[in-house]
Amino acid sequence: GFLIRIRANIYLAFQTFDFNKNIYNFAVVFKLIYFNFFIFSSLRLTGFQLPSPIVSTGSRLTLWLLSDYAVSGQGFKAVYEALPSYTCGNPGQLLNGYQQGSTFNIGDKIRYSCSPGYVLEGHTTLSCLATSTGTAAWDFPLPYCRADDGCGGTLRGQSGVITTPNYPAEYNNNADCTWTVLAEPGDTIALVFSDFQLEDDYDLLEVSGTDGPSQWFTGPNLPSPIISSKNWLRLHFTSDGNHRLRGFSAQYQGKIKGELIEHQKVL
Ligand SMILES: [Ca+2]
Repeated sequence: GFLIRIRANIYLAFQTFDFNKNIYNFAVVFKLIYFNFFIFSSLRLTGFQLPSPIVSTGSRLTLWLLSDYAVSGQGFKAVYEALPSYTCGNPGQLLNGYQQGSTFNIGDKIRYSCSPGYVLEGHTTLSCLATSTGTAAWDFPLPYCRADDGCGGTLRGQSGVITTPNYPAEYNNNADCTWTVLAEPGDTIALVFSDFQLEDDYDLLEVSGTDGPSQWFTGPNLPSPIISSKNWLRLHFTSDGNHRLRGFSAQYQGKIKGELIEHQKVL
């Protein structure tokens, strides 16, 4: 792992990322995990792909690189610099998508779109805003492009069930699914798990949209019920290249003024 500390926000950009050789001679999947202002984030990478730049929202940035296998290669090279208080830094390129806009200072907007066959999830436009602490930050996280026939999606409605692909049979290797659950403004969303079986530490579920940092779940333990802090919840499931398990099943329900809506049965 690495810890970077400067008296400013930190902009970290990868210049090389070469780990594509291993004794089994197939592409190895890595997890790059970083801890930034009390929030853990994770990128799943093959040995060939250049990770997106990382912009810290504080003066500390910690990185870990994890892999299932022993690998060799040139390794990685990243450069970091202090970010002036008037700039947000490049929020990053999309895999299978495009970035429009090339200045990243307060007041600037960046637009994203996806290649044919991919759907953009998240906000199309990011705006660089001044923060109350005298620095600059993007108003939304980087969107992403998911394959049209991929798993996940945007869910609306009072209730529904979210499961991993193929559930209750085993999920796929190299899965990358995001579900965004949306409720009316002012409402919140409750998420209750009925089953949870992921490969410990290598297959992960991240839930964001609650108070505080996003929550990470892995392994065999059933997560406690989750309540959103606003009118959305996002679930991001990733699996690595081997060892598949049953996955999870969870029911979401819209919550109005603190009371759960009764599930309506159709007669
Ligand atoms: Ca796995």
